[in-house]
Amino acid sequence: MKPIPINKQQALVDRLANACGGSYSPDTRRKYFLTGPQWAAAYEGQALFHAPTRSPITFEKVIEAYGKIGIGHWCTHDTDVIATDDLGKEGQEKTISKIKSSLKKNGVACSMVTTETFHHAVFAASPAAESPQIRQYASWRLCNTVQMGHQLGASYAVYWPGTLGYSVQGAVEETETLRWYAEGLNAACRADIEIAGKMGRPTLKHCMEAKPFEPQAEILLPTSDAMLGFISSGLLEHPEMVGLNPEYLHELMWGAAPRAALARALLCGKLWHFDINDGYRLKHDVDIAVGLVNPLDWLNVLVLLRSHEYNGPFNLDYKPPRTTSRHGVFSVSFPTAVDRFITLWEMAGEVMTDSILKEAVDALKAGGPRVKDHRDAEGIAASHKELLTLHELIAHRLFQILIGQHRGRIYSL
Ligand code: GCO
Ligand code: MN
Ligand code: MN
Repeated sequence: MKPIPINKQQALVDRLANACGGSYSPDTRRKYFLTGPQWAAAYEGQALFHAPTRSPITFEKVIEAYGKIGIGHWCTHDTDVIATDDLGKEGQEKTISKIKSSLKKNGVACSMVTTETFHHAVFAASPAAESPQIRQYASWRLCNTVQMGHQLGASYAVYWPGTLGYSVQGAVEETETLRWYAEGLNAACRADIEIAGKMGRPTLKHCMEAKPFEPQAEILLPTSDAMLGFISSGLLEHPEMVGLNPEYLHELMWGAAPRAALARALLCGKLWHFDINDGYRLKHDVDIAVGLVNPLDWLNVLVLLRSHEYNGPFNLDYKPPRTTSRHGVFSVSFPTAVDRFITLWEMAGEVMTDSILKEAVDALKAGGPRVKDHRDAEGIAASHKELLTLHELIAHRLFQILIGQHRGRIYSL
């Protein structure tokens, strides 16, 4: 094989990406409530054991690229776009107005803002640390983000309390820390009501995002379920303003069935925002792009969301692999992630109208012939014995739909 000259590599990748086919137009992509995070596109590939593999990029370039791809919404942490030292000062206002014009120019809207409460040294002991001064600073940061959100036209604020926990035992008193954490959210909701009132805008939807481990060894609110308990604990002044932003991989990481976690959030009326990605059970937060690891599970997740008319954002919270170049982030990583999502979403529609699945599900719900004696376990089991084979047939049919066999994709051997 002949080496591929450096100046021919981008063209090769682009040609093969086009040859893959199956991509949607930017206009089609815009019809879905897809949101692109500043931090995902700007991720340089760095981690504890990894040096960056990509160069830095500005929000102007990210917004422009999202606009071209057809990702209609953008979201950001406060410090993705404003240096910590500039927050709440003149620099912040200047940046906000630059962001607004970038968004306008590229036909992209800001959907969500979030506060970085995990990276800076001030949050070493979490935003709900023992010291009142640290907590006051954290509350101010949350309120400042709410303000930014309103200025940028966002509808959602997300909270990922990644440092709310401990690595060594004994120093953190859990009930106290959770009370302190609630005070921060209470301050943000109060600020929201005030700012929204002044600006004549609806209040934001405040969405909590759980991750079971990493960066702390032990996390105080490790799962979406723990957060549902926290929201209804009585610690929040405005529980009606606070819901969830589950992340697919974060639920998978602790060994859950993400679809079941989402179902519990739906039942509580708290599924407001959804971070979409993929990865592996009981591993660290690899943030692989949607559908690359568990496409069948993803299909099932989207069937659940479609059948419950979920209409919140699908946030592309994944990290383009370190092996993808800066060019590749926008020519391969984002467009293919979006296109897999759309394909799976449309496929979920096919699942919902598939006549075989429908008949099987209806038959299971109808059950077998009624047994006279309601205490007759043997009789009831016998009455359903053959019918229950449909469970496995349903799984097979979903596989067929996933790989296109229901449309005639067969191998003649
Ligand atoms: C992660 C988290 C973050 C959050 C983001 C929004 O995996 O690191 O999911 O990406 O979603 O900080 O608050
Ligand atoms: Mn996330
Ligand atoms: Mn993650």
